[in-house]
Amino acid sequence: MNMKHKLLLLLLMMMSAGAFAQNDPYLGIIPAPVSVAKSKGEFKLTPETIILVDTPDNKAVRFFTNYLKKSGYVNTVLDVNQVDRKKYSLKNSITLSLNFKSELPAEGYQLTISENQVFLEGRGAGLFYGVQTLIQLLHASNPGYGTIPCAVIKDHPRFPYRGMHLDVARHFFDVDFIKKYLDLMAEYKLNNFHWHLTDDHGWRIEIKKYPKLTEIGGMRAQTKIGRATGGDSDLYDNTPYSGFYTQEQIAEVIHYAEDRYINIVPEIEMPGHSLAAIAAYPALSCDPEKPYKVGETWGVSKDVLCPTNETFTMIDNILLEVMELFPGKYIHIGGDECPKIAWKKSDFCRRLISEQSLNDENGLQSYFVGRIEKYVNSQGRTIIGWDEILEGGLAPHATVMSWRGEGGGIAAAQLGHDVIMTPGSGGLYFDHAQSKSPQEPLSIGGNAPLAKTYAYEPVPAVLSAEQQKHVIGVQANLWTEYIATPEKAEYMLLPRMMALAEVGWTPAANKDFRNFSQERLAHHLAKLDAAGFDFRVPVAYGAEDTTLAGNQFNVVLVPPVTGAKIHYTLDGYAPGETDLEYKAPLLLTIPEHKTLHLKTITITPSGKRSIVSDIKMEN
Ligand code: TNX
Repeated sequence: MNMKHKLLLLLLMMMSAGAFAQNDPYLGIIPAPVSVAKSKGEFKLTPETIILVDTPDNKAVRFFTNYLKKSGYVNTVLDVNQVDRKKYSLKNSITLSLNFKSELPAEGYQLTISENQVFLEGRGAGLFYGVQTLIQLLHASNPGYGTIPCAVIKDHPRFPYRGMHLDVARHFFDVDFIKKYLDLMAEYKLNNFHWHLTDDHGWRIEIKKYPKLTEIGGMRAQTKIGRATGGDSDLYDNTPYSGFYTQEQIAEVIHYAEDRYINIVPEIEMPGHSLAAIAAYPALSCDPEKPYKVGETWGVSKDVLCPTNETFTMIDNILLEVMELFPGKYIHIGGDECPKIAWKKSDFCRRLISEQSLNDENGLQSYFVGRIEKYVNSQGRTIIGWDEILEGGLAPHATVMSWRGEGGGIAAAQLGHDVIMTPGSGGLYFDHAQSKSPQEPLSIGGNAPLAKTYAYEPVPAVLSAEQQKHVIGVQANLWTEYIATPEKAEYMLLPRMMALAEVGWTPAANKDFRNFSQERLAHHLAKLDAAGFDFRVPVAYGAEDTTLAGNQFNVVLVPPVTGAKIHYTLDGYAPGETDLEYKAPLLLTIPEHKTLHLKTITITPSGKRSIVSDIKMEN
């Protein structure tokens, strides 16, 4: 097939992409459901549509009725147990039901849309997820009163743990932002928020017994400018940086998350990544006489917690306050990147290694985590640790987060431990850049484009069927060394979080990146654009950087955000809003031995811009 034909084929494929409601098998829903059986006709939502509920106090029901109110719908909500059924026909109604007879899988729901009525039944969180789907459908067809296509949607998640992490230690994000983050997670059916609350660069959770943790550990004197390694500069911003959550604020966030069926996994880092705590209480270190200050440049601090009884008492007390606040099963104790230098220098550690008959400092790390696990278990909770907790022997009941590739996760699953996959190599590090272009903002580096995140498969084929069951889910991490504002956090999060949602929820057989990115995503991004979110605007489909050879080209571009404009140049200059707007396929002829650059930029209705892309056409 020559290039011209290839492009024409692309044109035909993309023309069908426009009207997703008719052609998209998933009706625009992200994450794609388990099954959608479409039928003829549509349900018309009108101001007269009655909302019938059988459990008015249920969180999912409240979420839906609040949503309707907030969005200006005036529909009446009735408790089916209270109404005279003869008086209200089911015609033109939406029913939300928890009391039904059908068997549904955990967190599952079934949404039946017919011309006369919509019936949503769900089990536990399932009703909430059904509500999210219903809201997406209402919005997709027509914000406001309009129609939803008739269909039967059966749905439940692939994995029980669908996580999104946020590092608030390197940079602090306030309660309002955390709520926004939780809203996004809920809409996309993610159910675990991993809150990275402490690190070398800041302690962000109030601990009543140890106020200096936030008074001293919550503040760094200044912050490194630019990249810390491979260094741009040796410059610091000379600006104090601080922030922490009071326990009252934490409780408020937990409550907000619970209303959205999101569990919070709090992380208190130990024995490494603890410099902020050590700066506040130097007695936690192996060398209490040394001066310490909260970390100001990125990377791993060599100063770590010393495994003394005093340290364990203090950590137990801290964890007790944490467990009194957070009701969830999991307490994340970190465990990653703990340099052993300070322990090697310490007489105390040497004695402890021999007293406990440990092999070396790795054994000491296991001893450390093991003691903490015993305490956490005694309070009826389970620890999660990063995969380094495997080194020197895994604590008996720990769940492992595999971040340095999948090796740690595979080893842990083979040992019969539960595992959450979150490998940086799998496109799950959202602090990595979203393309190789130098136009991307400062990041820690790497390249984790949307397609890579989307393609991630959490269950390693090397595991036996029995071991595979230990892979309880998947998570993406947002480390914030180079993310100082909520806007940038959103830019790095979106749209990759939607791809993550599909990795965690959608059956592998239903995943299809073309359908996801070209038929469903554009509408979701338009919604975020209108709602004032920041996100990385993808390059227009058909305009990705590439070199093409030939003499004739028919270039078809599709906006990656519904309603966005594509501007272009053919003169080599970077395009902007003053340049030509793409309206119809471009028929370009390239004379022999000539090269033409087609450069594009996408600008969303709110004014957000993609990077500039460059198609080089040579003959
Ligand atoms: C490694 S992932 C870390 C973090 C950094 C991150 C940057 C993990 C357990 N530790 O402390 O922020 O890399 O990508």
